[in-house]
Amino acid sequence: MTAPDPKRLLVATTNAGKLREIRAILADLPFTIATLADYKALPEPEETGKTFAANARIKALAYAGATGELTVAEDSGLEIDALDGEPGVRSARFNGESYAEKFATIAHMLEERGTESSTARFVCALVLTQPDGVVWETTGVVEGRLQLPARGQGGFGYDPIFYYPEYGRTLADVTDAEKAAVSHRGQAFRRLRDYLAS
Ligand code: ITT
Repeated sequence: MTAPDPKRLLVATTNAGKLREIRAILADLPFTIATLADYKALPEPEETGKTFAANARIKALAYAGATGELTVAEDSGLEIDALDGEPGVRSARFNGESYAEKFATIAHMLEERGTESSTARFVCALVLTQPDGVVWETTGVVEGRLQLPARGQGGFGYDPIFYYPEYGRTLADVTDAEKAAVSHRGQAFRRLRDYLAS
């Protein structure tokens, strides 16, 4: 007797920080987790959407179409209220090669607007697709505020400047589990886990 094929889910992201967090949340799901590293030379879709959800759909549909897999993709980023929501959907490609440069750009832009801080949020739009279309989607949001200079060694991306009031620390200054418990990505992927487990 042969065992039935385990269910497979392609987590379609090129971002190692995202992948690490997503793997931890989906660890107990009875699915084999595939990643883009399991495929050779998949073209990266252009993120032309104006919203997180639009970009997540573009990525999920492109990778599901290219691989034939049940695929989840997410688009995420930081919205800073004093900067009218910047960097938003441009978070990954925002001014500056390194995050130290991106943080300096943000500090400069805030200074030009006569402030040092601002309320801010991380947003994560998650889209689950089959090759022939969207199956399910959700969005997670975590509210906080900017803290400059940067603080903490954990997490990735903008975490060192994102202060989470309930913890009294930045999301780079807490454990991975503490970040996941409250983060935009934690919320969205726990909902996905519950959806796929039901
Ligand atoms: P994929 O599109 O391949 O998933 P990406 O990094 O290009 O990878 P996005 O276009 O969604 O992904 O950009 C998300 C950016 O938003 C990410 O590169 C960080 O700069 C920022 N970001 C998102 N979630 C974050 C988090 O939990 N902590 C810190 N920064 C985050």
